[in-house]
Amino acid sequence: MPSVRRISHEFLERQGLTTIFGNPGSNELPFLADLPDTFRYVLGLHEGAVVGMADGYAQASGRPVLVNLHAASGSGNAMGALTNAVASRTPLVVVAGQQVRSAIGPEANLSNVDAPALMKPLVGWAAEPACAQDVPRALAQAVFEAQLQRRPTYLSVPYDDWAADAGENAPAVLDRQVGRAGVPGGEQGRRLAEAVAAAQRPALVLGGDIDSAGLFDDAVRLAERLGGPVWAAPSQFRLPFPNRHPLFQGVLPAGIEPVSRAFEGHDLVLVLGAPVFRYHEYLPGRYLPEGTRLIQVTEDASAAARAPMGEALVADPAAVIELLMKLLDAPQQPVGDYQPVPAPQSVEGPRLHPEEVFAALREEMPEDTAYVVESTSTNAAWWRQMDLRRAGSYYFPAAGGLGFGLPGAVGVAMAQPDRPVVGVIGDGSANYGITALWTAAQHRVPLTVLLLRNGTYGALRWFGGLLGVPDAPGLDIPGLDFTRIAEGYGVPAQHVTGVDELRAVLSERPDGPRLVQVDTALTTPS
Ligand code: TZD
Ligand code: CA
Repeated sequence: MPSVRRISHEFLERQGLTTIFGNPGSNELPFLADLPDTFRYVLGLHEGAVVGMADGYAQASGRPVLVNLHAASGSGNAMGALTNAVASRTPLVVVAGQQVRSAIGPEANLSNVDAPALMKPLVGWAAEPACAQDVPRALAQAVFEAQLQRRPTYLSVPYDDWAADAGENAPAVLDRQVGRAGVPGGEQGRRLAEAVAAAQRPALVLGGDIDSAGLFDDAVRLAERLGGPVWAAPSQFRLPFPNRHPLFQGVLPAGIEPVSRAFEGHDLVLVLGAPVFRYHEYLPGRYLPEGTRLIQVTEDASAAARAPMGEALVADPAAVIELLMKLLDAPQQPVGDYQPVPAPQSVEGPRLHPEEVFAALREEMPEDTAYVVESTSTNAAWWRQMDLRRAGSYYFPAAGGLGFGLPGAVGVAMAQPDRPVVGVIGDGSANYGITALWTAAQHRVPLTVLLLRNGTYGALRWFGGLLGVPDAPGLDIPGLDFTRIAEGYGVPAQHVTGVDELRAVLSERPDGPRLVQVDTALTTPS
């Protein structure tokens, strides 16, 4: 009879989960024994970076990814990064090692006491199989739950289980395939199409799911058919629509009152692939203006259930877009020209204005560049200067937890080695996932980390003004030189002082990682 390990490896191989992001310890080594050559283990030096890289990789490849963490301490280190993976609906399958079964009760060192409970609020499913023979099936469930729920899952496996005999039924798991078809039925579909067709002034709100499901271009076709304004939902992790498209109104401000104000005059707001809504700043008001009907279409049943207002249909946005395109007989609207980009703002002296930096990106980087952005105070400057027209152009830490950006950029670049990738990272944000530089150097991941150094937690200064706390301590971060940090991790780096120099550097296409540090002037997020 094959071992639990053999069946588990084979299952993972058949499901295509052969790239493992991890940071192992003693409990995990028995799982890694006899790993077939078809597997690739991508070592990260801290679990936050491990999960950030896996998140970027899973998002850019569109596939579930295996993460290997060490017991409770490694899992704990990963939790902040997992909050982002939850919000970006990334199917990460976390497998953590556990002490041998007989040692968990007495709490031998490295026992993960009540392992599933440790991760429960974050993951969509967590378990420790009740016996070794259930490990392959439970591993399959972890993969399928992650795929179906689009949420990280967690499996804790006592390390003496891997060598155990799998039992005669274990191979049955190898042939399993699980899928979902979320096509709305005739009646539901017709009612939705009627509501959209009857709307005088419909508006579209698109979420990150649109881009992660590969519907970026379909959303453009639907919007042009409807002819109304399009917003990106607040606090989103991907860009679902070309940001200079004539119908695009920008990212909705993340407050109740400004969202409601934006919808003024619209009889229907159709929300596709987003929660309703991920507000951030508490700006109270009515959820919707008088006379506005909101219909949310999402695959995420929890997002449908927890919305505080409106109607919701749990369905695949792809199927709904297709159905609306078929049932709506409105002619294609003329759309006009793409919105022009304003001249970038600039500043005197040794620093660059972030808008000058982003203008240089827009002009020097190829059109299909993917950007992973974790630079909070430069948000407004970013959207003023960028012109992103391709699917998969933009990634952002979905739950606002810093530490995704730099590792996420490494993961995106590993998944798409032929596409240029730039991580736009603040001098504060960089520190939370800095060890990913080492992984990028070891794997020679083609990637530019553009490090924006303004010497402070810029966004928190702005928040201080908003919340009436102008004098909070702990907001400045002087004395960091990322060129030396990067070189210590094996990544070549340069400090750039002028726009022309920056443009020249960006126009090079290195075949490995590099870090480019620029000193920037302070701006506000909005
Ligand atoms: N810790 C974690 C894990 N996530 C956070 N979001 C914060 C702390 C709080 N925080 C923000 O929300 S923005 C920010 C912090 C510390 C400043 C980020 O600094 P930066 O960007 O240099 O990356 P800016 O452009 O200077 O704001
Ligand atoms: Ca900063």
